[in-house]
Amino acid sequence: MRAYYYDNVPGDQRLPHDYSPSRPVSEETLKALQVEHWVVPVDGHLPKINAIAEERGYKNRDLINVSKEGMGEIYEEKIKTFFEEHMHEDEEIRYILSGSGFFDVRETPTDEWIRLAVEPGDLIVIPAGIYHRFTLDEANQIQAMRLFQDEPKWIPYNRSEATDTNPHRIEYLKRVGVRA
Ligand code: KMT
Ligand code: NI
Repeated sequence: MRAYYYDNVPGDQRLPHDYSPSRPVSEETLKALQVEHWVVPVDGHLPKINAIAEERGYKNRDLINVSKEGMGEIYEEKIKTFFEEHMHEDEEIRYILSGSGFFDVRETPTDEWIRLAVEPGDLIVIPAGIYHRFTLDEANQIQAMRLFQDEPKWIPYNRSEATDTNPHRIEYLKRVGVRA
């Protein structure tokens, strides 16, 4: 997984949007934002994924295939929703099985976008309360395992004044050491 600051150049969300020269983001910065990341090779991944799921209490999982073929008529709408800046009240845990894409997470307190280029074998945890979004890249396909702590709650709360005062947002800012 490569992590770098998003260049904010208007245009196709599926392009890399890497500054030239690139502005890489370190593991320490991601840790400080509480974004966690492991690499688990896809070949023979299940025992390792099961162990991580057990240790962290991820009791449920399913598979999602984001592509025109995989989603049919809801595809265009989903692509739009995934890319709207939002937060959740739970962690968003994804293990990439095939294809590729970009998760963008907001750095705090700078409010800069950090782009995470994910590929097969990447397991990422996007913490509850962080603002983020997702897009496919130009290859237009990703398959991922979604893991959940309890019931799958898939409510995206789009960023607004209401989310700025959401208890899970406030809690997140406290955890990363920033006052709201
Ligand atoms: C989400 O919630 O943003 C997604 O599931 C995106 C696709 S998973 C790589
Ligand atoms: Ni999300």
